[in-house]
Formats: sequence, C-alpha cells, structure tokens
Amino acid sequence: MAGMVDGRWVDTLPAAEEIKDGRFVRMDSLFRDAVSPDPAAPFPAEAGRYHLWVAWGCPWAGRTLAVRALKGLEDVISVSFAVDDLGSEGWTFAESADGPEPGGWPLHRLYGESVPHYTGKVTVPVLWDKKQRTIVNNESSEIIRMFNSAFDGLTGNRLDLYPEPLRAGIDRWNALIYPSVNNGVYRAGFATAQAAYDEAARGVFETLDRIDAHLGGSRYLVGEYCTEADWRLFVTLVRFDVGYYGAFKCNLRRIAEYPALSGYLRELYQWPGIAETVNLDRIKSNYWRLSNVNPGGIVPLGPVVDLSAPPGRDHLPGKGIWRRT
Ligand SMILES: N[C@@H](CCC(=O)N[C@@H](CS)C(=O)NCC(=O)O)C(=O)O
Repeated sequence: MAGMVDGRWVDTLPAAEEIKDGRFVRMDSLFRDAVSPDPAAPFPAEAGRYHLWVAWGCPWAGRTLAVRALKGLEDVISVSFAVDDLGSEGWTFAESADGPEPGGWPLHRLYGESVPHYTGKVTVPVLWDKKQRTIVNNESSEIIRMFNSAFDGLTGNRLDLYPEPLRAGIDRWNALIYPSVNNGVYRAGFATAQAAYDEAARGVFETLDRIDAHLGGSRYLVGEYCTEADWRLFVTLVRFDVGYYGAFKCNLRRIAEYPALSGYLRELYQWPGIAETVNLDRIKSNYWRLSNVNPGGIVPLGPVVDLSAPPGRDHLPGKGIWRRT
C-alpha cells in the first residue's frame, strides 16, 4: 500500500500493517482537531475558510458530503473531487489549495504541508483550513459532527442529526454498524485468508438481516427521526450492489433483494440534496479498479441499479430530521 514516509511519497508503506493474519485492520486517522463556533478557538467557524477534499467512490467522504448537503453548507465549505480512482500518487485533483493544476495535483502534498515529516496513509476525506494552511481533521466521523453544529451560527440551519435525547440509540446503532457493515465490507473485500473473509462476510449479512427486520416496522434506525446513524449506513448501502456485492465478494444478497432496506435506501437517496452526492459509475469503478481485489482492473457492465422508484415507506410514521428549538 502506498503512502508517505518522512514527508515523501512511497509506493509501499513499510509502517503499514493493515493485513494481520489475513485480516484487514484499519489505521487510525492522525489529524483530529475541530472547527468550533467559538470565534476565539484555534479553528473558528468562518464562511469560505475550510475546504473539503473528497473522492466519489469513498464512503467516508460520502458521509461528509451528505451532511454538508443536509446542513446547507455548500456555500460555506468548498469541495474538491478527486479526478480519478486511486492512482500511482494516490488521490489526485485538478486543483491545489491555490488554484487550478491542469496536470493534476496529488493530495499527499497537503499532508506534507501540514506535517513536514508525515508518515502514514494519505486518505480522503480531508478538512483543510485555507487560512492556517493545515489539515484540521481527516476522520469522517468527527467531520460530520462538526458540520452538524459548528457552522449553525453562520447558516441558521437548525437541523440536528445527533440530538441529545436520541444519542444513546444513535451510538448503539453506530457501534453495531461501523464494524460489521461500514468496515465489515472492507474486511471481507481485503481479506487474504478464507477464515477472515468468512467471518467478515457473514457479519455483514447478519447485521443487514437484522437491520432489514427492524426497518420493516420502523421508518428510520432510531425510530421516527432520521439521524446521523441513517446517513452513516446510507453511504455503505448505496455502494453495495454496484461495488461491495461483486468486488468485495459480499454476494449473499443484494440490497435490492431486501424488502425494507431497499425502500429505505431509496428514501434516503431521494432526500433533497443527496442524489447529487452520489455518483454510481464512479463508485463502481473505484472498487473494481482496486488492484488488490481485481488486478485486471476490468469494470463490469452491471448490475443495473435504479434508485428512482417510490420508496413505499409512507405507512411508517416519520418526522424527518430533528430540529433544534
Ligand atoms: N478513518 C477515515 C478512513 C478514510 C479512508 O480510509 N479513506 C480511503 C478511501 S475510501 C482512502 O483514502 N484510502 C487511501 C489509501 O488507502 O491509500 C475516515 O473515516 O475518514
């Protein structure tokens, strides 16, 4: 796996121990600062100051795009999309932090500018501070929490994806879904030992079966309110049939075959602003062109996925997203 050693880009990262006994173990993100509504904070909320670097294929980037859209932050936080799938210099963009770069500009330069001797992976999403020219945070679960509240004073947006009274329920679903589904598909796809694959792939479907049963009688994961837990699940569901089902060998069932999950996925996909954060062709090529899972890099024709049909979930009571008073 490629990355950086002592501030320089290398094709193989000696420090990376991502495969242990055939099992994929995800490395922790390094940049963990936070944007704050407090004007005196090191990273205060300001319009136009922060930039998000993302890739269409990436589910972790997908979460940040979904919450950016739901919270009406499109004019406050600018965004750049990687031009292609992971290349020889990692994620590459058509612009740098300073403007257009027609020849392509690799994201590892931002990591190198933030920490001159950086050693580790170069991942999206990245939240970048244009003023201090440094990465604020590269952990999507934390970036979505900042987007949920830190900029409300600027936007006036009162939607709350992590409301106090629902936090215990949200945390419980996240704790189940992250290891077994969001990261479980990666553990299945990147496994290099049969037992590791079996365990991960079984776990994916045990949890999906359980969620499908739950959603048969509940509009959203935590009940009548659509929360952060739903959007964290959504980014994996929307990638499932075109990506994980084939490329990551999670092929016991497609999401389209699940009675409740399929309609739930369509409802979330059709939520205002969300379809624009999803690019099914780029998702498909992102996974099928990963050399460790598909060395030939051939992207298949199917499956055909249509998320435009009516969700058919109006019989279940729903109140949308919680609104702060
Ligand atoms: N913990 C990170 C994980 C991000 C991550 O793994 N991103 C992948 C793309 S889906 C990446 O950039 N990988 C680059 C690489 O492995 O070299 C987060 O949730 O923000």
